[in-house]
Amino acid sequence: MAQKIILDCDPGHDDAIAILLAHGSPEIELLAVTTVAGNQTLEKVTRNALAVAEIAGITGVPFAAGCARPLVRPVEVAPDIHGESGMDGPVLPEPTLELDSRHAVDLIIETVMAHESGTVTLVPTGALTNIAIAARKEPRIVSRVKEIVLMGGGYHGGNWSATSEFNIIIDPEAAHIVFNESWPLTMVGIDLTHQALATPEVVENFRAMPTAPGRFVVDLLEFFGTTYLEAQGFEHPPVHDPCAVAYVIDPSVMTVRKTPLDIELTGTLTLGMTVADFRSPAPADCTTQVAVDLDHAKFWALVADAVTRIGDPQSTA
Ligand SMILES: [Ca+2]
Repeated sequence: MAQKIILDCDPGHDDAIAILLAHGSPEIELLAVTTVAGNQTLEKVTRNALAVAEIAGITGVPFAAGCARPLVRPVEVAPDIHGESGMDGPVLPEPTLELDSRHAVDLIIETVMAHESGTVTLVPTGALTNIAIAARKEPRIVSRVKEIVLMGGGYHGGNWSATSEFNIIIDPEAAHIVFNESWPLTMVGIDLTHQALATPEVVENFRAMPTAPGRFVVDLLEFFGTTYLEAQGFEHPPVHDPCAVAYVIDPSVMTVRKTPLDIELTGTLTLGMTVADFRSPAPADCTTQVAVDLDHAKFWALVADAVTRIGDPQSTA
């Protein structure tokens, strides 16, 4: 049976590929796509999400905009990685899909409450603002959600500060709420996603696809390659967000380790650090785990299969 997910994202090059992976995989039933400020402003990432829907031919899935700023802190965006639009590189189509009129927080709550308990997985690939507010507004979702599989954090270090990863440090208070709820939580952090490198072989594989979504992925990866080289010295760019979706599709794509996790809110040097307690054994009541090692070939095969399955929606429409 397909896994039901809500993808809460901030497209974003890697968020776009996460949407394609979810949409093109028969193992996933995409219930909703919600957006949150992060890689760029809410307005920009929401427009980008709708543009991805256009390219991938996604219809019948509600897209809703969520929080325009973090719980406590001012908005912080990442133009050095994602450009001024939040998804620079590809030429984006004008979206035709209409945005759902609900706030993302309400769409998340209503969707979780409308489905059988233990069947809906939340996949956040941006700041955790929407998820935190949803948990506070309707606490019953915490026991109803099957699992949180999020891209964010890192137990070895950060990419936005020495200790902290972007999605967590831009709204650490929201992350603190989400990591301290009782739902099962898998942290797919940069320890894992820095293994999801778009090598030249990976890019060439998408270039060989004679479809608009295939070309879109190439444009995304080429822009991402340029900024990740300039901003963070990566020879090949790490493609973070689809790793979380891939874990929902096939958990054997990565190894995980059960470990208590918490978010640092008061450190003078370590704000937003995802603190993992690796002392053995993990407590019996531990509900959190971290992703450790990625099967690179299996991961990119999942993404390529999904993009192939999407085909060329606009040319056959
Ligand atoms: Ca993201």
